Amino acid sequence: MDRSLALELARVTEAAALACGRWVGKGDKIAADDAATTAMRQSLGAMEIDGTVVIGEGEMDEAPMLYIGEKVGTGYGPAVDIAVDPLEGTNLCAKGGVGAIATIALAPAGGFLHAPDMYMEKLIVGPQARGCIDIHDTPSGNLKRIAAAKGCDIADLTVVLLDRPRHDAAITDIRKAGARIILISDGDVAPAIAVGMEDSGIDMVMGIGGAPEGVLAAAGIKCHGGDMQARLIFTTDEERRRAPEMGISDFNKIYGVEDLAGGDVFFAATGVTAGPLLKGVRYFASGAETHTVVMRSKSRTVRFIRSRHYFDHKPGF
Ligand code: VTB
Repeated sequence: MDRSLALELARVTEAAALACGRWVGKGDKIAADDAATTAMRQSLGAMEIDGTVVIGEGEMDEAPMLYIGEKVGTGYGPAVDIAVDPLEGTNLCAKGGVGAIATIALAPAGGFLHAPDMYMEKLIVGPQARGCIDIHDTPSGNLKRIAAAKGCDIADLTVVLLDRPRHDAAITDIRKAGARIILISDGDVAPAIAVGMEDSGIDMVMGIGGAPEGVLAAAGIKCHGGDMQARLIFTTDEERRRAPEMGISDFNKIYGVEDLAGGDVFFAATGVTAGPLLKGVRYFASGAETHTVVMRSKSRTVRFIRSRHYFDHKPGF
């Protein structure tokens, strides 16, 4: 696939972040999400791809745009799967919390896992701890191997989890082992991308969050050369009925990075609010500045793009 698609993706997430950046702290997560989705869809339309949204804003009947199955792009380029979350962390944006991002990933057609919008258990580490994780093991068992791989003590490691009662047992186990914990209220994609960078201060991201977010995380961590294991968590009969229709036959399958995001994968994210990896959108009299990470798994180039947007040349923001 043409490597310049990476820069195109950065434009797409920048547009989404600039659109919802105005909604930070305004308490209206729906308006923020709408603004991001509209802007993302508009800029995706200009890309020379024959794209299909496989992870999106929901099903056709519940999402007016960027719904699962929607065709995007000019229709003339390579056939690709698109995973989008125009505003990952709508609550974070509405409240001005840490780590809301606009994000998108692209894979050759068929590259991304197709799963209903359900829960997924995830265990994600950076490249130094590749090959050390086992989702069947306890958090402390995993931390022991990560510490050995990094040549440090467990007390030096930091784990990120969503702050939910379902993680109480894991939190107790991690605390007993002596590692540090960062509990986040929302948005597990941003730390899952940050964990791939050695200096992020995050060593492991784990716990149960959204499956769509899991696929985006897999695309991102693949570009860093990190590692991930995941399994789908079925909570409703509807999910058990729909999963086979989407090609899922083994409900207990442990998914690795390649199962979640196969092939030459591209990933981009722009900060909406400041987070573990990216700065948020900042406004000036003349315009705004965005901070974006864009990566490609084939070359494993990780680019940070700091962009200035002058609004007298970009009406509408
Ligand atoms: C998860 C997480 C997301 O929402 O989907 C979460 O992966 C919802 O979990 O990053 P709960 O049902 O426990 O609230 C996010 O935090 C934001 O979309």
